[in-house]
Amino acid sequence: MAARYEFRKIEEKWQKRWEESGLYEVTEDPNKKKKYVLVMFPYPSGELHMGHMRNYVIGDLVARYNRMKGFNVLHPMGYDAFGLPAENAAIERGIHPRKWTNDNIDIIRKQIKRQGISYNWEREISTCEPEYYRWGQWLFLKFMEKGLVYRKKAEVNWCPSCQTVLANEQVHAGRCWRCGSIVETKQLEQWFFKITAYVEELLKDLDSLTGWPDRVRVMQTNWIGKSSGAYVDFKLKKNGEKVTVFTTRPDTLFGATFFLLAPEHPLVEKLVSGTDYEEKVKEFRQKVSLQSDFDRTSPEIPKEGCFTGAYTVNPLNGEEIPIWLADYIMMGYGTGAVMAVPAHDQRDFEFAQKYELPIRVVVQPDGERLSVERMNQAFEGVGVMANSGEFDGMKSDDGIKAINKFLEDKKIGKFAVNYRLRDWLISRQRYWGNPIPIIYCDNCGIVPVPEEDLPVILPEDVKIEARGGSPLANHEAFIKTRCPNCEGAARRETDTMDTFTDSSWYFFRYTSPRESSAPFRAEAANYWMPVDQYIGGIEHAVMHLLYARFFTKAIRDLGLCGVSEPFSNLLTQGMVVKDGAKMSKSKGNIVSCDELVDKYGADTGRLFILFASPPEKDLEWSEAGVEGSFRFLNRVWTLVLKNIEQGNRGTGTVEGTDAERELISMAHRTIMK
Ligand code: ANZ
Ligand code: ZN
Repeated sequence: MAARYEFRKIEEKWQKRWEESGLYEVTEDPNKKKKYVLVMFPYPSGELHMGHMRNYVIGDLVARYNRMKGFNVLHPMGYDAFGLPAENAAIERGIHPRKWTNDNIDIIRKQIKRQGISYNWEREISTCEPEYYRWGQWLFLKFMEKGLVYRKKAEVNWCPSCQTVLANEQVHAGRCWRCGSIVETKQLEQWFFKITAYVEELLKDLDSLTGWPDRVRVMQTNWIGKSSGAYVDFKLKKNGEKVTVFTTRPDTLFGATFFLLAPEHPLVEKLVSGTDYEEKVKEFRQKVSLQSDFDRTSPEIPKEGCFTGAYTVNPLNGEEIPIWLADYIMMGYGTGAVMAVPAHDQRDFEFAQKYELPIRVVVQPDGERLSVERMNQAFEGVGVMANSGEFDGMKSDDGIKAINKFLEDKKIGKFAVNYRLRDWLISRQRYWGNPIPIIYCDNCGIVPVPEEDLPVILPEDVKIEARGGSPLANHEAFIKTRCPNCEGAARRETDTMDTFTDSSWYFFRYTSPRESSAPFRAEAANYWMPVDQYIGGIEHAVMHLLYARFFTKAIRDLGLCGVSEPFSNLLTQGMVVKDGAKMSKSKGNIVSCDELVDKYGADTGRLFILFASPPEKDLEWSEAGVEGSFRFLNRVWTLVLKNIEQGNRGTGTVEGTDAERELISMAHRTIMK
């Protein structure tokens, strides 16, 4: 044994040995229990930072622990290699996205190997390779056969800076999740994945995911946004025409003192055309059309409205109430029409105060009497019904049921469930992604690329320019094709798929990454899946984790694998912070993994990362802490060196002096702990 702790020599020696002997390679073994340990694969957009290293070190700990306990452990690594940063780098630096991506992958791979992570390198995958994306296209076509894919003209989120549409999940507080630009809306024909087909299952199965942080389950529940309520038919005063609202509080129907329409509601035109209100309404609609959805619905931003001059009739008490337009009513939710109950809905309360509309209390809190004069906010809770005719005195929960029944008996309403979740828009007007395998033919319409013609290869000879739009749309040789149906001249779809489609099934691919006749081998997937421990950042709580759950259910229904949920246990690791701020390039407080490994060795880094903070909590980077870990390893080294003679006498025996026996016993108790 060397006198000094020569970490470089030690680490190089063992890393080489692991690699040469294929120590961590695994195959399915029905006689052995498995553990599938997975970290979220990196996006190869540059060098790895400490956040990555922390992720991998935690994963490695779980993998090694389970190996030592005798499990057959799958612990793979790969790259989420499509996406916009590669394209932007190409624009900025004139490098082809493939070269930029693969160069980065080479750097990352070396970095990770030096960290001593026990990966199944033989299973490495990269999503930008045709062997991988071919099966993403295949899944698209299979989903289409199942009715889980459709094309529709829709109002979509448009990021003016990324020059592409975004899924709802990719709009955060009204801004693009990638670049932070304010998102605009556009009418476009786009491809959608029908995630809503699984909405109930996605919600219900969250209960079974007891190995997930509550926080993530709550975030998904809120994103899915189920609400039970009723559709209620109101009638226009002028001609009796029906206008339906969606309400979660049918028990407050008697408190509806005005009626609200989304400015985009198709009825508005009819209500105001030719009236004195036409001009003002037009102006108001114009103004709202320039606001972002986020601002329109934000509780912080004052609500605005505009009277239409028209009235509607409350079906329960026959009262005529004015119809207003309000910016906070959205056309994409419920019916785009709302009965406003200012006493019991805060937004309606603020609106009523601003425009001096009447307020009527119809639910009294238990043991209290609200009076409108003294209210300074809406009472949104449950209580006892009042001012509600025959329903007076009922508890509001019972009132909901009673009124629903009344509405159904009279055929003027029905019980209903609404969700906030929308179908997943997957078309992207960008180059560096998986081509959507569709052909447009003037005779036959939309024709899927036949399975035997897959993959649709993403052409490499493109000119990538800053002016936006996909270069594929200008690539004649790519666009021009024959219709698989009638053999007439036809055009290829030039949009690519959202890169979140690539990461929605990569964990299946790892189970048989070189399979060439299917996305993965069923026996392998059935053996390894589900992932026993998944580890990654909280930023994926909704997007990636929801999409992956949807894919898993769709894959199950295609008969490809038996599991319904992809990740049994989820750990959302904390951030790495330095001087109180998240470590990031933009803050300039990055500690590079390579520097750390060069100076102290991977083991010091690993030890520090694991000891300095529990995995879910943020980790405050400290040079002193790193040095402390380094000193500790040095001390272990010298301690062993000094006592190596005694050690060699064999500590497994119960012979020896009492003191020696006590020492052995103490050592074992310590190990146990
Ligand atoms: C009357 C009422 C009374 C309401 C009351 C609430 C409280 P969630 O829970 O998110 O489903 N609403 C319905 N459609 C809307 C739309 N397109 N844009 C904006 N608001 C809309 O919310 C449902 C409630 O939000 C509905 O119940 C409706 O207001 C409003 F004391 O109806 B409620
Ligand atoms: Zn055709």
